Amino acid sequence: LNFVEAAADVPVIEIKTADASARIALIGAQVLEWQPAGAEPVLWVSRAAVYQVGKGVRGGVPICWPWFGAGEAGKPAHGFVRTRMWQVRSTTQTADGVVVTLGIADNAETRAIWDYAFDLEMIVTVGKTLTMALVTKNTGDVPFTITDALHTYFHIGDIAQTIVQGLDGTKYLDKVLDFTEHTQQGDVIFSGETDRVYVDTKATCVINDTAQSRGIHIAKSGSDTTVVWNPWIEKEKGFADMAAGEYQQMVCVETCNAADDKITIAPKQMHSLVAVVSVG
Ligand code: TA6
Repeated sequence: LNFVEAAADVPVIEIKTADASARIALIGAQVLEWQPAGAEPVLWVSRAAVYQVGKGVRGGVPICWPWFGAGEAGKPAHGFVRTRMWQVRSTTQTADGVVVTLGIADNAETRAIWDYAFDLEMIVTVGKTLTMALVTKNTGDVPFTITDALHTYFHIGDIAQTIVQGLDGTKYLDKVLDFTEHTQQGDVIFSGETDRVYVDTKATCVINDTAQSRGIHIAKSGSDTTVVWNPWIEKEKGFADMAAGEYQQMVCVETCNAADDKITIAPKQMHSLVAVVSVG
């Protein structure tokens, strides 16, 4: 387990075992890379990504919490933990791989944005599979309500030859079409900007990446929403932290509670959002 500096103030944990290698930034507890031995990298990070406290890194697994999406006026998009420093709480070796636990708790700064007492842990198991568990604890004495996401960017060979399986027949809200409701017919294919909130689904999704002849499986628990996103040509131009044409090598399949499936957590209770990624 090594610490390296991605940028002046952004330490990154590097893990390398016989089974896999991984990189996790302390900013946002953001998993940047997971590569099973002998496989191509599974996660995508932009060549133009910015590593700086206060900014999100474009790629890997940003954590959206305690809200997914825009949030209230004047509040940061996708919540406030993805741009903050987290602490490493423990690293252990288990039969499933190296387990790194990072944590963040409320303080005066977070209270000014969202006035609740919380403790949040991101538990990352780096092995032949990648398991990510985002555990929210209510450490206060009033209930609070959250939405959350493991906003995972996957590396693919060619978006035009990629399909996402597992969502056939599922209802979705289409952000590209003013959040109107639709029903998925068959597999998800990509031929333009795609930004969909699939609701009421606990299904495992498979990204079928024909260009690289592989399938990426995303199983989950504690999640009732799956978001599928690709910005395509025009939207990509609006992101200073994406290089031209990169949309062709990435797709987000996000493990979330992001629609009406808000999570209310009573005092002293907790909620776990878990994604398990494997390559077949
Ligand atoms: O999950 C999809 C989405 O909410 C899109 O609407 C898109 O804008 C994207 O996330 C990226 O958001 P960000 O705040 O990281 O630029």
